[in-house]
Amino acid sequence: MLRALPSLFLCLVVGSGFAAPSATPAANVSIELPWARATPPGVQVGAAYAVIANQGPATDRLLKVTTPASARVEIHSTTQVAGRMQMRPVTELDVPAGARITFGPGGMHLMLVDLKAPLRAGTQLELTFVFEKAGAIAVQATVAPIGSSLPAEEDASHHAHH
Ligand SMILES: [Cu+2]
Repeated sequence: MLRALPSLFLCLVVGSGFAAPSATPAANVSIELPWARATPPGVQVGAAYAVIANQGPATDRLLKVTTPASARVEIHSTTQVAGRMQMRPVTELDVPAGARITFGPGGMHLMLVDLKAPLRAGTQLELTFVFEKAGAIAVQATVAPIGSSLPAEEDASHHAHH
C-alpha cells in the first residue's frame, strides 16, 4: 500500500492528452507515439503513455504490458471522483475495431511499478504490449522530462518523417 502514495502523486499531475497521428505499417494493432515521464531519484513508480490503434476488423484485447525497467506494469484508468483524480487498475482492455485509445497524463496510463532505476529524460524505454490476437508488440518509448504533458518534440517529428 505504501507505493500507492507516489503513484497517486504522479497521477495527480494534470495534463492534456495528445493525438498526433503517425502511421505505423504492419499489423492490425499499432502502438503510436510511446513516451514516458522521467522520474526523480527515490521514486519507485513511473508513468508511460501511447496511443493504441486498432485498424483491423475485429476487437482485440490488451492483456498486459511489460518492460525491463520495472518489476511490473499496471494499466490504470483515471476518473474524477468528487473533484479528485482517482486511478484504478484495468486488468484487460478491449480495443474495438477502428478504435484509437489514447493514454495520456490525467487519463489512461501505464504505471511502471517498482522501477529498477529512475527513468532519465532523453533515454529510451522498452515497452512490450501483449494483445490477444495481435500478439506481442515491442516499442521504444522516449523518456520526456519530469512533468511533461506531451512527448518530446524531437520524438514527434521523428515519427512524422519515417
Ligand atoms: Cu496510475
